[in-house]
Amino acid sequence: QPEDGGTGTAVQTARPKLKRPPLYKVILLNDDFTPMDFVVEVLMRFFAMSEEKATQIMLHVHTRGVGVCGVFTRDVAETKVQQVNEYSRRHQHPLLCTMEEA
Ligand code: TYC
Repeated sequence: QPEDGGTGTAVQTARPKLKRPPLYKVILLNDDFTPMDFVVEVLMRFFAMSEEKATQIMLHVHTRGVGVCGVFTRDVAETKVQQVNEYSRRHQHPLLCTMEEA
C-alpha cells in the first residue's frame, strides 16, 4: 500500500476493474427450402454485408451447414437473431438464425 509523501497516510489506489463484455457469434443454419437470394438479402440487410460477402457466407452455410454472420455483444446478437427469424417467418421461409458464446 503506497503512502502519502511520508505522512504515513495510506493512499487508495483505485484500479477500476474493466471487464470486456462476453461476445456471441450469430450463426446461420442451412435448410433445403430458403432461396439463396433471400439469404443473401438477409445478410446484406441485417449484417451490412456487401453482396459479394453475403454470397460468400451464404454459399459457406449452404455447403457446410452452418456459418458465422458476425460477432457481437449479447444484446446486439439477440436483436440480430430476432430480426432475422422474424423477417424470415414474415416471408414464409424456414431460415433459422441462432447465437452462441464466442
Ligand atoms: N440450401 C438452400 C437452397 O439450396 C440455400 C440456403 C443457404 C438456405 C443458406 C439457408 O442459411 C441458408 N436453396
